[in-house]
Amino acid sequence: MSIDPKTIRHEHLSEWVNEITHLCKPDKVHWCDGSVEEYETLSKEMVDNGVAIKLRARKNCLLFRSTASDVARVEDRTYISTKDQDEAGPTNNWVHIDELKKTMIGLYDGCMKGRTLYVIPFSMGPINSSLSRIGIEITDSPYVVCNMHIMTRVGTDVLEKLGDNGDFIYCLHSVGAPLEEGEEDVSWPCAPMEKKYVSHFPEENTIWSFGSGYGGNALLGKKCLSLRIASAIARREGWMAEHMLILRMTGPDGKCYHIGAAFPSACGKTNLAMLQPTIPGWKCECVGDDIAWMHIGEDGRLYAINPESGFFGVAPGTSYKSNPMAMDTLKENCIFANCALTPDGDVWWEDMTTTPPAKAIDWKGRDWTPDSGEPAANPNARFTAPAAQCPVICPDWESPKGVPIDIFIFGGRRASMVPLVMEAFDWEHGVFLGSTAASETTAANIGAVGTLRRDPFAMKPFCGYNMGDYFQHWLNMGKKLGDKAPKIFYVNWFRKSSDNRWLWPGFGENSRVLKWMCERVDGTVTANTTPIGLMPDKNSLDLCGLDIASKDLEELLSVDRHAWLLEVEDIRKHYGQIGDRVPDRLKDQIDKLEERLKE
Ligand code: SAT
Ligand code: MN
Repeated sequence: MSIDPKTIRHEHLSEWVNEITHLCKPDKVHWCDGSVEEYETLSKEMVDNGVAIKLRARKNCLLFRSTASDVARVEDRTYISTKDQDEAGPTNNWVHIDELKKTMIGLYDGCMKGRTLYVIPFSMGPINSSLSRIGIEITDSPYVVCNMHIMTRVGTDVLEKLGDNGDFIYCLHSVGAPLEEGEEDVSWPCAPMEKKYVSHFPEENTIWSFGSGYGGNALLGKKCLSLRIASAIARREGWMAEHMLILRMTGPDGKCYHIGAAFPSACGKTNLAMLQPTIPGWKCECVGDDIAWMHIGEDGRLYAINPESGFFGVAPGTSYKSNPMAMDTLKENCIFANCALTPDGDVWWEDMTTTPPAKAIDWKGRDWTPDSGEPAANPNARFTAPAAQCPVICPDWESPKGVPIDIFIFGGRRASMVPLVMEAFDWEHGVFLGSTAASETTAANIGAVGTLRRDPFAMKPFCGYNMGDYFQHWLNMGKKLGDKAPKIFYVNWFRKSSDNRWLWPGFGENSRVLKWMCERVDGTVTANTTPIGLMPDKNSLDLCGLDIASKDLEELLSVDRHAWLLEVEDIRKHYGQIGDRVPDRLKDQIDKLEERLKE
């Protein structure tokens, strides 16, 4: 169940692993083969030493509880380190490469004492796809190894593909908690906040993460490789790495439409990715729930693959009502983090069931009842689940060439002003919409919750280079795609009334909005021209069988010119913060919007 290092043909890889072993000084080195036995052995070890809890009520599932200070991505401690600070741009933290490496080498020195160093060869994307990329993650966390088994393709066939001189992305991770001789381990080792670093060196295809064991800070294939490093590679090579779910929608006549949708973390991407339409005759299938890599195919269209092989979803709020397909995906072979534990040996989180359990153990390991006054699960509690287990996984989800994208959707959580849906006038206006996307913040990042932040293309925390250049890259891609470019839409499922009610039912009913988009692609429904974009009128949106007050619908599709003029000012400020690399053509879009609003 492990690879003999002597069989490694890739000299450069062996050298790198030796070098890191020398630096981090682990007790043991284990080359992962990605086998079921490896997963089971590590799981058993973690259960035996009290790091993980085996769930009695869910087959082959584990529950982990992290330390209270290590529960989400740490954006303040995330760095894009380049030779020249302008390359990282004002939306990224930056420290000079030499300085950051010096600090981190100091931290890595001896950081794996008392632990095992695992070498994880993994592929982002199907192994047989030319669009995939190989990473090698070195980590001292068996929790990370098991999660990587689910989230990526790990194993010997990755090394085979790598051959003796293939390229890979260097991913180094340590929880940053060496053990002294005889020192007993804690159940969630990590380093204090000021020693945590999630560092990226895009010019060297290298990731160095230190001090956190949680989610995207530690599973380096996800945000670090597939978004921050991949976005920089994609720009150099002329493709796109985006924070997007991928969904196939099929109409009653059998015609398929593929949708890529970008929303910030914890804004319902997983729910939309697994949506079950409420409109008769329509079907949805999931290709991915978080990340899309897209290349222009031979026919000039844009093809998307999901680089991941699992879902790392937010647990709280997931229920048979909000996302039945996710609930069915979670029945077995999953890893849970920071959920509550019920007396019958199952996990529970807020809103999983309408009635909470009478008692439970909360995510901090304390006795909990519904009267405890605190949530039982951490708001950023997560599940790690194999994508193949999703009942509505698309038969082409592992297609090596990907699926052709017809529709892009941007959005976020906005309680007011932003309508249910609008369509961009053209690609450039669509890029403008994406670049101005904003959302009220959630618990997916450590920081204030519920304040409005601009999150262009949902990529603010994930773009591995200057955001102004990234906007330009979107414009360039549109130019290459020409009339084969996907149509661009902007949605807001989260609009509230003045008396604080949700105006739109959301969930499966969102299929009505998606259907309108598909019909717009085909040119079979009309749209109204408004100052902010093209919008459906009441008659073109399929509302058959939906009980919605016409006054609510009017509000959902209304344009408050006064509020939008204030928004224009905020967008100017936002562009000002991104700096002088914002393309002039997008700046012109602000003036045009203002003119239309004043007409
Ligand atoms: O922790 S992750 O970065 O993987 C999850 C998220 O923020 O979307
Ligand atoms: Mn995400």
